[in-house]
Amino acid sequence: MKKLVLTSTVLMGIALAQPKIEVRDAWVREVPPASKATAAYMIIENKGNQPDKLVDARNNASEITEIHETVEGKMRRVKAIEVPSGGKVELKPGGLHVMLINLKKPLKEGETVELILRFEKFGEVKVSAPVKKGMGGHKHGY
Ligand SMILES: [Cu+2]
Repeated sequence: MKKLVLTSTVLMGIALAQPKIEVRDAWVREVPPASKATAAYMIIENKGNQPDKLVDARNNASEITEIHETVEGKMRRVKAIEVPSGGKVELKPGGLHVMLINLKKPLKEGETVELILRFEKFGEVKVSAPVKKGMGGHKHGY
């Protein structure tokens, strides 16, 4: 009987070893009407005990959604963003961001963008991101 209890405890442990993704403080940068692209920022937290990765994203405001990072002022596409177990990753201006390309219409402060983030293990997370004016204008890029 004791062996049986032990076995089920081990199995429960395996079942519970998974990422638990939470996304907060999401926002999208307001851009001038002539601009066809903008970026979304957020904090991704993993409260689980397995690492996970953001592998894909889509949204209702632009035709294309990509995961980017900015290094020395230049943006480049990345395949995934790793989120360690018990850790968090901040997507912020000048660093990692979700790029919204080919905007269907200009985005103004007060509007909301619906983002769907897909994590390799955790699956999809829906986020409503308000459009806000970025700090320090546009000179810092994305
Ligand atoms: Cu970008």
